[in-house]
Amino acid sequence: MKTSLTDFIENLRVNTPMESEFNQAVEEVISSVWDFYLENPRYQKAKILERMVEPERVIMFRVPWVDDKGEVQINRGYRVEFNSALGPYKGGLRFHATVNLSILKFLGFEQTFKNSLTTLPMGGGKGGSDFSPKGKSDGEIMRFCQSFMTELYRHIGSNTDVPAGDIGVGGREIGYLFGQYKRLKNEFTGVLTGKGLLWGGSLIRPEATGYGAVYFVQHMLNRIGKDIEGQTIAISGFGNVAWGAISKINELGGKVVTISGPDGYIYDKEGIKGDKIDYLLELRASNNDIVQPYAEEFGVKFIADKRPWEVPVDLAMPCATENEVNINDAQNLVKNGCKLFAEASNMGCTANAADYLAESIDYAPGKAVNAGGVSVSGLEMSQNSMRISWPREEVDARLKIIMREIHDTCVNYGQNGKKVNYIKGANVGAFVKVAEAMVAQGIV
Ligand code: 2IT
Repeated sequence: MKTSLTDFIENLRVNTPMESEFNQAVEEVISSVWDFYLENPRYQKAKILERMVEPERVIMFRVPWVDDKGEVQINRGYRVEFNSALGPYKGGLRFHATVNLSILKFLGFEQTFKNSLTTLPMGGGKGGSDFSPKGKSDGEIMRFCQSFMTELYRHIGSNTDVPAGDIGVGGREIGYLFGQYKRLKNEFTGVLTGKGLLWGGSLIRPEATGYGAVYFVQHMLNRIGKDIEGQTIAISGFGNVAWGAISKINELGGKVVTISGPDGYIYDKEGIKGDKIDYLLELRASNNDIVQPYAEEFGVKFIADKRPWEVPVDLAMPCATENEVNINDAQNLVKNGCKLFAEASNMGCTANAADYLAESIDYAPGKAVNAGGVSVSGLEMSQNSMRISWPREEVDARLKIIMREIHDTCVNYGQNGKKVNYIKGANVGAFVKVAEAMVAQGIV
């Protein structure tokens, strides 16, 4: 007897009852690929979907370290090696107090599909810790990274699993993690991406997620005869992704009027440009995780404890974290004239907000929009394997091609009359590749 979509989702909920983010991510993907799955008995016979929702391996470990006061601290470390059908596990590490197994399973699951879209040979994985870098000294961060890697190193490798950064893990943390890996293995290899430029990193990697997201938006706009020039844009977050997106939007003549942090949002009517963009780097390096100092520095409005989705804009690009846009936010955006919504965060919308936006305006999901980051990570792996460094122009040109191909895939699988269903396009386009590879590789 065949399973129905409802049964499949219900079974998953029963199997993973405590994992709401993971269930949410799976439900979105499964709902859009279900008809396609039913049309392909080969996939059903091989139980492709049942296998896809089970990570190949989950590693959980203790991370003990000593803080500046000499007190012993214990955190929990994770690596979810989700799917290696298309290549070595690939995906970031997140260090944040909210990290748990559900969040890393959702991110690893999403990453598998995102990486499939990039056209590069990468499987999907994700990891991290509930360690919060907020307010920690440099020495504390280094000792934590070293302890984390002292366990992780035995599970990863340049042909096995290649972690990178995510929230709370940037160039500094990748440096400490890489140093410890090299020391333990006595091997200088491309085992992590997002490395410094002097020791194997790729040009454009820091900018890649934001740049890629804007290239994707350009394709969405061009398809309907529009351009970024002159558009007013709301962005959330103030980290690496927001910074890259704001830089590229300015270069293309658009205006970003908001950024946000856990403390509230900034409304900068004149636009975040010039020195203000550089100031974002300072703000992030301060390690305080608040955005309010921007308002004091530039004499603009700070709205405490609110999200930027109440500001009237033409386009919205969430660049912070999962479920940062709910149905009320989505309705506000549309009511205030927002015409296009491109998720640069992973699963930035709650399920009903995503459905509402997809029905109302042009909406594209994170796995397509933000895939530029991991794409340039893939290019960093290629450069490491060849032991060369490409110039900026070469990396940027490749990133542009990849984002165009991801957009083409979305249109190819998601076109519905004059509209494109980007959720379906991204999910089915990504699924086909992973499914075919899994069928070819047998029951493993
Ligand atoms: O969500 C993501 O795609 C990332 N955090 C980047 C992963 C990577 O391997 O560069």
